[in-house]
Amino acid sequence: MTSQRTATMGEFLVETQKAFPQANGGLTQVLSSIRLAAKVVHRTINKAGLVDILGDAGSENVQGEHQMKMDIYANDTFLKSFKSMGEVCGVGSEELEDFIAFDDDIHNNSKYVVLMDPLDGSSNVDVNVSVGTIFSIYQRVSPLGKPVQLEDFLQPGNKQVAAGYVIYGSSTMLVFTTGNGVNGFTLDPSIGTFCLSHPLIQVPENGSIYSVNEGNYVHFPEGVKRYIKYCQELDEPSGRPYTSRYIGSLVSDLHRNLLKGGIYLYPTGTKSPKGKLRLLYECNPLAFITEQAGGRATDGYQRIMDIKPEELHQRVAYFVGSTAMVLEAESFIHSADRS
Ligand code: AHM
Ligand code: MG
Repeated sequence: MTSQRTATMGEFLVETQKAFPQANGGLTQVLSSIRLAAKVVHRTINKAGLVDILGDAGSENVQGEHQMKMDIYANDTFLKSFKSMGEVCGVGSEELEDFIAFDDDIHNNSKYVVLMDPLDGSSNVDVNVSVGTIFSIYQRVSPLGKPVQLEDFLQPGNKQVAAGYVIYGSSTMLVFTTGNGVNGFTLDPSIGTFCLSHPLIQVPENGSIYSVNEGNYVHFPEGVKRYIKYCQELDEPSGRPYTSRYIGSLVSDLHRNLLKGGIYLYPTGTKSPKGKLRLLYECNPLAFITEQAGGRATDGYQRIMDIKPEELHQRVAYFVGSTAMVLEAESFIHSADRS
């Protein structure tokens, strides 16, 4: 009797590449670099309390946020992994003020750029709560043979060729899309291999979970306040009140809502007039994942992936998740604007 074994991510990538005979394997290599770095970060996070890697690094990133030692460690690990392969010509990261160009003959002839948040929600590591890595991959638009340029990074999300996240949770998972659906791989730590555990993830059209930092309620725009009150109202036929779930770790909150159905929102507010989350390496990649899973991602007014970026660390309001719930939130915002 033969039992079918779950495909590893390596096998999955090889099979996927076969479907595109014109592909030269470059994107597969980039995803392989991410897979390798994710395993290294996973290993370190798992023993973070035992090695001197918890806590504040005593520095700030360009956005004035405290850097944790794990932020810097994850950033360095992913950069090294990209640099050691020749397929990525440059990287933009939450932890770096400017993008990095791998300026040598090999990398200047590579066609991919990566934008990433190496360790999102990193303040959670110290208290043993899930964190994540978010990545977004584009083909460069500047000519090959020269160092990568800012314009290569400031592309709208609809030009992404692949995107995904790693969640370091009760198990570690790598979830990604290349524009043909979303697949999730769980790390089997005993063999150090990501195995296909969640093929073709679909976000439920509707859900009953809303995820927002309600401590910021007083700062929110009127439409968002009304939507939150609506989520809390009793209306049994429509399943309300909804359940409130907020980890404060975007990848974890989004991952849960993707699997169970729900909405995650981080609106503008008097505290963060442009929103908190960054368009290029937080919102766009997770919007690509969500849309590929059948969901919706907007800033309340327009599709996230159609926004033309103006700067590397641009912030934006974010409403993402089950299509029906995001549309509902938008309708509250629009009707408050009219009144
Ligand atoms: P970070 O990139 O500095 O970790 O910030 C992003 C995080 C998200 O993971 C999370 O959803 C959000 O910030 C939480 O913000 P808040 O504490 O304001 O609710
Ligand atoms: Mg982040």
